[in-house]
This record gives sequence, structure tokens and C-alpha cells, in this order.
Amino acid sequence: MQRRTFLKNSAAGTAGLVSSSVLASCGETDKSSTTLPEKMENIGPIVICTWDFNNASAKAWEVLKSGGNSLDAVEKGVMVEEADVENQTVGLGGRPDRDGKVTLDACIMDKDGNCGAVLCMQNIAHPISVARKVMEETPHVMLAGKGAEQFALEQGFKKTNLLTEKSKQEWIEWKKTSQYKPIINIENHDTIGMLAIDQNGDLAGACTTSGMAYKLAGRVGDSPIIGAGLFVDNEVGGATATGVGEEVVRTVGSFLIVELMRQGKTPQEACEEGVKRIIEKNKNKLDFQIGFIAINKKGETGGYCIQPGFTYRTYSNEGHLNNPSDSYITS
Ligand code: SD4
Repeated sequence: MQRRTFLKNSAAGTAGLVSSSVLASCGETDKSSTTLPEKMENIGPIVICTWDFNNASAKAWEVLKSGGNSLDAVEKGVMVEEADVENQTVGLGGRPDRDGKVTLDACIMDKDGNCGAVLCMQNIAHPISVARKVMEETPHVMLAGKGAEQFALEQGFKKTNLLTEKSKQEWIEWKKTSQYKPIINIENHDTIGMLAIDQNGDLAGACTTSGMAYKLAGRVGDSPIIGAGLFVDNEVGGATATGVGEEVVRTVGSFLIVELMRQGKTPQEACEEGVKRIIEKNKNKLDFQIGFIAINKKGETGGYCIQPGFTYRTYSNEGHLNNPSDSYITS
């Protein structure tokens, strides 16, 4: 009901209705004119993202509320974290690999199943926007390494040093022992995966990260892999992941969750099953974190993780919430 009131009152809602009636008065048939209001009534715009990314979800909501589409919303939303030097798991200020190089992974997917990704790309602050360019301007889905950087520069992106003094000093300190033992929920935490439904009921998703801190040079995780770190099917819903990417890739986690929703599971049940598949493969060493979030076409959301401590944001007309996720391990 609240969403319905919002849509009736918002400029976005009005714009959708006006365009239908304008088309009708022109004698044109608009396929959406009969279905759109009902869809809008049932769903309404909504955004969900991993972790407590208040500013990023607020940015995406701003785009949705003003009538923008879900693809613009997720791109603009995650860009907030890419630009935030305090977030050392995404974009500018991200922690480097073992050789001191910041390498970024990102992917984006739209309502039509189009997708784009960049893998292990250096020197460009907004990998999500480069991923979108890959999707929109090339016949490819993924560009990696130097090729991705070259493409970004050709598209007008600026070369930027991504290694901040803080991340550099931490890396220098890390090199003293060079032990690769990520601390759960602290190191390698804060990758942003975001899913949105716009006023037309259409879904899109984005995921962006600097990956696991102090990884081997060339390592790529789940975040830029369509089906692993992110998957969207406009008929069903979307899912995205955070945590140790290798485990998410092994189970093609986000695709699995969307397929489980297609078979009738709620987003919550699907996320729980996604985590369960990973647990089954790692019974003797559950010393890592994975968190999944999901949304279905009804705008229902869910989240689940292995270790306590994961939260996810939802922003809709029903409020701006930081939701603590249930976890497989409870203490
Ligand atoms: C990766 N999944 O590269 C990412 C890391 C992550 O919060 O999610 N950090 O494996």
C-alpha cells in the first residue's frame, strides 16, 4: 500500500501514466499501458545492496525515485563506493595484490540479459562504468587486464593512481610476514553488489570490488563473473555475492539462487540454499565468509551468510534499512 501511495504521488509514477495516455490519445498501441500501473502497484522501485552502504543505496534510490531506470540506479549507486577512499575493498583506495598493484573487477547486467565485465583492470577508478561500456559499446562480455584499461582510456576514462597512502602503508606492513590469512568480516569485506527494480518493474544489477587483499597477481574472484558474483533474470529476480570469491565461483552462486527462485523458493530460502551448497563442499574448514542477497520480481528480498556479521541495505518506499543477515554459524 505504501509503495502504491508513493507511486501515485511521485513524479516518476505520474510520468509513466502520462506517457501511456499520451500514446493512447495518439492512437498508438502501447503494450505496457494496461500492465504498467498494476505492475507498479505491486512492486514499486526498490534497491538492495551488500553491507551497510547507506550512501550508495541512497544514491540508487534517488535515481529510481526520480523515474530513472534500474541500470542507471545500480551503476550510480555502486560508483559511490568506487569513489570512496575509505572503502578499501572497492575502487580507489582498494587494497593491492601481493605486488602492490590495485586491480579491479566489476560487472553489470540489465533487464534484457545484456552484461559487461572488466577483470583485473588497473588505473581506472570506475570499473563499473567501463563494464557498462563493454556491454553497450562492444560485441563482448568481458575485457581483462591491459586490454580493459586500454579500452577504458579510449572511451575517455582518466588514468588514476588507485593506491592510496593508507593502503600502501598497510601493504608494506603486510609484506613483513606475507601471511595470507584474511580476517573474516574485516579484511576482504565491503565488496558492493547491488540489485534494483525500477518503476517499470525491470531489474538490473552491478557488482564491483578490488578483490581479496594481497591476492596473487592476476587473480580474479567471483565479482566480475556473470552467474557467480551477480546474476539477473528479469522474469525471476536477481542475486549477488560478497566474500571469498573462489567458493562462489565453484557453485555459480548467484545463478543458482536465481534458478532456485524460478523454481518457487523465496529470496531468503534461495540464499540459504546457496550458502548450504558452499558449506557442503567445505565441511571441515568453514573459516571464511560468504554473503548472498537476492530479490524477486515481487520486490521480496533476502540475505544469508556463513559467519555472523554480514548485513545488507534495502531502500524502498517502505524505508531505508540496514538488515542484519541470518548466518549458518550463529556464534
Ligand atoms: C572476491 N568476492 O574478489 C570478492 C571479495 C569480496 O567483500 O566480496 N569482498 O572474491
